[in-house]
Amino acid sequence: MPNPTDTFLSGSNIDFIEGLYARWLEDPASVDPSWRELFSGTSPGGRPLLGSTDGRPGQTNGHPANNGSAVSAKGANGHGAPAATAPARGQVVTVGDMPAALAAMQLQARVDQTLYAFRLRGHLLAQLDPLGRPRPRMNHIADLAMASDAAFSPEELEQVVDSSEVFSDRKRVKLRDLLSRLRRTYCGHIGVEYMGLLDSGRRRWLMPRMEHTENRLDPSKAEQRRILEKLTYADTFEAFIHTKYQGAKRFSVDGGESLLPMLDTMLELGGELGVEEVVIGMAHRGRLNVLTNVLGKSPDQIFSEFNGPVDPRKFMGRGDVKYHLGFSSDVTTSGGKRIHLSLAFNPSHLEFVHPVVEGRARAKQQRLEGQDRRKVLPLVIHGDAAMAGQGVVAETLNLARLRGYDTGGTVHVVINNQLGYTTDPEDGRSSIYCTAVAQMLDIPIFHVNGDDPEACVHAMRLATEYRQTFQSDVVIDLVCFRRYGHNEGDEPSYTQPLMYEAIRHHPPVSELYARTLAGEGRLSAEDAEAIREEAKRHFLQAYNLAKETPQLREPSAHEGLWKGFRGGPEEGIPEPETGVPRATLAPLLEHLARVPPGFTPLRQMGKILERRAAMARGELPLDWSAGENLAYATLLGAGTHVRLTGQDTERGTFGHRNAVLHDMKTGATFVPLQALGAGQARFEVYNSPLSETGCMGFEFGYSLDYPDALVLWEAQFGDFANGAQVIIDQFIVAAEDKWRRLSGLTLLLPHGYEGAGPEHSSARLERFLAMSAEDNIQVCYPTSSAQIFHLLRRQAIRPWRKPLVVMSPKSLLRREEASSSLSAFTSGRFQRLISDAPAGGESKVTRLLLCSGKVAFDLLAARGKAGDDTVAIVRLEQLHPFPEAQLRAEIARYPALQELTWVQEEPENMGAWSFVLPRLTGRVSATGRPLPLRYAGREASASPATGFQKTHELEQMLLVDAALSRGQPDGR
Ligand SMILES: Cc1ncc(C[n+]2csc(CCOP(=O)(O)OP(=O)(O)O)c2C)c(N)n1
Ligand SMILES: [Mg+2]
Repeated sequence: MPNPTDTFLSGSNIDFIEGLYARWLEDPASVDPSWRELFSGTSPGGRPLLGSTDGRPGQTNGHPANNGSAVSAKGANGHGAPAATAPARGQVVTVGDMPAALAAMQLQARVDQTLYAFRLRGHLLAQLDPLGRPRPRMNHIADLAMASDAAFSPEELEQVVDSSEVFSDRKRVKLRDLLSRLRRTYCGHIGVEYMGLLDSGRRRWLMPRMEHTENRLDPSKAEQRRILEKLTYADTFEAFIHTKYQGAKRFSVDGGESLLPMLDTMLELGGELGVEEVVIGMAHRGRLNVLTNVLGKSPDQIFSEFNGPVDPRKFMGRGDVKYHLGFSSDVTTSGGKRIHLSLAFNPSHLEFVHPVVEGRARAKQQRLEGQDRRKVLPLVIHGDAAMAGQGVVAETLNLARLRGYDTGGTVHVVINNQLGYTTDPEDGRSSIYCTAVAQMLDIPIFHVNGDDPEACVHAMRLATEYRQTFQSDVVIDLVCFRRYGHNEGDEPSYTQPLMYEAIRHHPPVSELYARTLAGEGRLSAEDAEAIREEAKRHFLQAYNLAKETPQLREPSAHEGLWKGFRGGPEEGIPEPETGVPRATLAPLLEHLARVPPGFTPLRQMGKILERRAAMARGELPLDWSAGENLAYATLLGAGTHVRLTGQDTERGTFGHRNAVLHDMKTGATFVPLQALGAGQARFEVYNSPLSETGCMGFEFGYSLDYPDALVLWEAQFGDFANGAQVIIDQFIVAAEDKWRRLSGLTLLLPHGYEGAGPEHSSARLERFLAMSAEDNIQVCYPTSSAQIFHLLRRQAIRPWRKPLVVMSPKSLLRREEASSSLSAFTSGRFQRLISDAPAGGESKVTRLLLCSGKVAFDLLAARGKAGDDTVAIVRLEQLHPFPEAQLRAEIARYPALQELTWVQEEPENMGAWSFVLPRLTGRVSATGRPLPLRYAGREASASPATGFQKTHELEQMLLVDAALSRGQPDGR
């Protein structure tokens, strides 16, 4: 017998019910009718007396008790009075002689408690490991016995109790049968975490689907055959490469082959439930297998990739390993539904593709009429070690329910082979499950034994239906093993000798399953063998084809949505005017200065809007905010979708943007850029969560599937972008070189030395420049409102799709010199270089100060103050692609030129200096004289900037002085 003090049936509940019971014995009319029903053992509505319908004990059909409860055997009782009749008034009730109804109630309460324990904690006892080893991290868990027969006496096990809807067809069942069904449902090959779901509707949705089936599939022979085929093709493919390309890295799925029938199920059922597209993200493990056996990439192409290029020169410095390549295809389900599949290209960096996949799915969904998210399903396949270890997973999961990021639920599958390279789960995570992080989303998590393919398929059916029904994420943890080393050249027994001893003797799933099917008379051994022979033939044919005619194809590019867009070198790309006629511009700006009738903005906001109206009338030059907002407004008006996200981006960290206005009286919001009028394209602006990697990855993904949109991600301060360094390094700068994937993502990174300290000064321009090559990205440092206007418009209007990195300003947002007159917007284009010749003309210029960004204004002021006519100042507004032709023309402009000086605010080891040095060295003047090159800027430093405002000012003064002073060869 269990110790009653271990249970929730203790303490005050017992006292309370005992008291009620005693009163009922005294006078049945003195207690609430519901209690009368209970104590007399009747239930007119035919409802269960105890036990709840959603599986939580204690929430019992409106009974007044806050917890369904039982009495311990110390109550008072009459002389064995029959349960249905109240004892005679004044009868003495004695201890240990409870009426049968009360005893039954007590048993039922314990049953309910046990039922609850199974539902809540049964997964801890589930048989998940194909290798049958003890679970990791379970030592501290007590009272597991609650979910077992041991909680009851042999006599109790024979009693008939309420089934609490565990059975679809029986209300009352023998306790023994109830417990065995619960054990099979919750402690078999599927363990499920779902009782934590806060919505009882969702618990109740899942409960019968699991309990009425004992959490098992009830497959037809045809379905079983299909499962076996998927398993057999999976391991035959791996075995084929294993023998033909010995020792080659393939990161085989062996040990986790059940993934294949699971994915097949997701598509088959998903198709029925309205899924039209699936965007897939996955790492190395099993990727080649999924490519050929799910996406239908022809195996000869994969084998050709193993063979490598016929001419290695063709891929110098580019391309990627075969297990990182993406692919897309259309598949047709057996029910005749066509589903478009895209497997995202991804880098080695585990899990970073997760936000990219979400962004891609969101973009596809946004294109749909009505934005029905059910039609596009993101599927992310994780590794157990990576899921638990990589923070990007948490950042991405946190996006799931945000209005700017929701993708209607992601299906997650973890290939949990219980190892990360050579690291055991005990060293890889603090949680029992590798999926623990996903619990934050309040979603069901299924853990399933990979050796039971039918259980795997069943879990996937539940997961797919759940996603389609509730538009929620859902996780399946596929517990399996890894047959070989981390890759096939690696010997796993160095570090996991016992595990691999067990694996050596463990047959493949296909074999186990074929044996089961044969044993049950569902499919003969000969039929199973025939499937294998067919699979072998299929791969051998492809192998021969790859040998005879190599199929090494470049990833296809610029198809579908991407038709008409271009990557590659900038040369030859048209550069249209980006000016907009005044007749269009002025009314737009006026519009951006207005609020709807009855809308009360903050008083200060009213002033800002008045200034904007004055700009529209041509009375004031346009500030940065006007320039930026006008870029969006004009693009939206011309049909370009604009999406802008980042931390506090709606207002703008420095308060300049005010894209979302707030009514002081009602709290209502108004977005002027969404109210431009009929026919405008969609403008989305969202404050993002406090994440860089997750959010930037998402926007990169969005840009992949929305080439015709202007997609911008803004950093709070430029430094914080390094929180997303992997997204920058692995995706943004290299996607085209590795995968021929283009993106027009724009990063707005506030940058500039203003004394704000080491962390709020630098967007690490040097890093972007170090990664600039082959016209892969555009790195710009615009210094006026007209420049940002033309730059953003150029980004959307040109067919050239390249990421744009903008060193965007902080103080310049309000600095007068950064404003531009309306006429600067009505014609022209982005200037890659801005030249300021001195008042005295070009002929006197002997020195050219080259710089980028806001330091130009400091130099201009100092030159003006000194009245120096010998210095010309040139701002590079674009650093990459480097404006070579313009610079050449600039140097040629000054016949008396004697030297060049590079001026920057950043320390010498940072900023653009290292990038421009080789590009400025060896220049000659118009007359052929070699031009010495000087550096004027902060000294090399480990940290980007000083923490003291006064020191900053001193440094700034010294560097400007050094730049303008003559005759100090190194400028210091
Ligand atoms: C961010 C990152 N760090 C380290 C690695 C090196 N690495 C590649 S695979 C791997 C183990 C991954 O384990 P798991 O996620 O369980 O996947 P499995 O290989 O077991 O399928 C490691 C550490 C990597 N690829 N990415
Ligand atoms: Mg693993």
